[in-house]
Amino acid sequence: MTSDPAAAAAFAAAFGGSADGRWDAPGRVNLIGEHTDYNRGYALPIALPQVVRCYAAVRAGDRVRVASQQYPGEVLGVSIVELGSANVDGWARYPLGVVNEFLRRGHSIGGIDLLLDSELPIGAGVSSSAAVECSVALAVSDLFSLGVTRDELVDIAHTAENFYVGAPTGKLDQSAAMHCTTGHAMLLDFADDHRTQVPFDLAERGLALLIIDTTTKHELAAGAYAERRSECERAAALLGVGSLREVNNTDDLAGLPTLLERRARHVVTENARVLAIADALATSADPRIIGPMLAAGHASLRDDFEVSTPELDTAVDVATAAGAYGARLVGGGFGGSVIALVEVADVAAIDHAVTAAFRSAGFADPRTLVAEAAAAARRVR
Ligand code: GAF
Repeated sequence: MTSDPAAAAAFAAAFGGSADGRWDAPGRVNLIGEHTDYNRGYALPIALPQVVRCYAAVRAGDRVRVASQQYPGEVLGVSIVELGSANVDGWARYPLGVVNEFLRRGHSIGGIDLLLDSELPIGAGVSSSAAVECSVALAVSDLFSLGVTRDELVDIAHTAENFYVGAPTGKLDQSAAMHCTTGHAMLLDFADDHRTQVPFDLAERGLALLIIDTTTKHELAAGAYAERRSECERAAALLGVGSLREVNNTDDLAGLPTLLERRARHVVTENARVLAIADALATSADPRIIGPMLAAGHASLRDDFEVSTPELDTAVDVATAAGAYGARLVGGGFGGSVIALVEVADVAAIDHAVTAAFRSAGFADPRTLVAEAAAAARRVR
């Protein structure tokens, strides 16, 4: 059942009847640690209060039906036996891919209806895709009493994204959506999936983490992300290591071809920045000291990893000139959002400065949001 009248009406219109419950999964921003996850490195995300909601009901028969409040009028139904081979396009690949992955792993599932509703902007680098996957994964696991652990739900959501959607991402976004906790950042170690909570309360220091969404879209399934990933793998192979995680010193990269050396240097220095920022936050140092490390992270993504854009660079430069202690692009890059560490008192001025700069550069207006460290995916009703 749902007490949200708009969702209840949409559910009834799409499928008939009402939902058995609602499962929410959050978006994320990553404080630091980009393009490290698929290199067995470190990252430090927080979950956002903004979520994707999945309203779900078990149904007789063997059809999986999906609808989305963001794509009204599109209801797609596929029978369970055809799910693996179905030719699915667009947004529906994410929920259907998750159901398919449960089946592929031998879990026993029957008919199910899924209505999605997102508070997260799509393509803004705050991980709306993983939030869809994780809300659906939790709903399926609960409704069919599968008893699947959160670690396996992360794997299910991640595998669906890699093989059903075809985006060769790491596990950062799904891990953040399933494991982050309120008031903390989560230090993730992708070598062994170890997690460490790090206190994250900027407000008590008069600070805010501003998200500046450039409203330029990124599309991870497109070639550039996959290309960066394979460049990292080539660099590791040439260095004779299993992954770039095993390299701690940038001097060890010297023999690589120039392009691969730059890509690998980003990963090696980014891992060091994650550990330094996690340490600064954990030891209750003044969080302002992480500003220059955020700035260095952006420069590395811009110059060595080459995943920035003029809009992202403008947002970083203008926010910094207007008083941010540090700012950097967040997520995979090629568009999406920037985060900036700012005084609470400066939020409005920085917002205005970035908007003015975007207008004079002929860019679309950015959207801003203050990030808070919120909870992981959960059943709400
Ligand atoms: C995207 C991917 F989905 C993540 O796995 C991660 O690689 C990130 O880009 C960059 O850190 O969000």
